[in-house]
Amino acid sequence: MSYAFLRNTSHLVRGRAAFALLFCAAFGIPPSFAAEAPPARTVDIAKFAYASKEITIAPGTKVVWINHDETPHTVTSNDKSFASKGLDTDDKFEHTFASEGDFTYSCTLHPFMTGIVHVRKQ
Ligand SMILES: [Cu+2]
Repeated sequence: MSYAFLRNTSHLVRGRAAFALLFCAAFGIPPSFAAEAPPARTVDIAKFAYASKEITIAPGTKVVWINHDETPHTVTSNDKSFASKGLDTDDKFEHTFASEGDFTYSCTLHPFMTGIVHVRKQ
């Protein structure tokens, strides 16, 4: 009688844990980081332009720029809140936008290259 009760209880607990793990796996969420930051966004730098030139993200989003050109470029914000070094081919620069706002940036080597990041609660 008491053995049967214990078996039933442990079965219930295992079932719940398994469900939680399945739920996280189904959505690609690591179980302990279910309330983590939004996924990173990538901006490609190619043919002397940022693509996309304009993006809208939620606060806390990390943006990763990747230079695909043979020519060095930078990612330099107009308000100097972020600035990369000269990025060679395949170099990356990342910045996490903590607060809302509109952040314009350009390449210091080619000032006609411009982009903007809109940070908005969604
Ligand atoms: Cu450039």
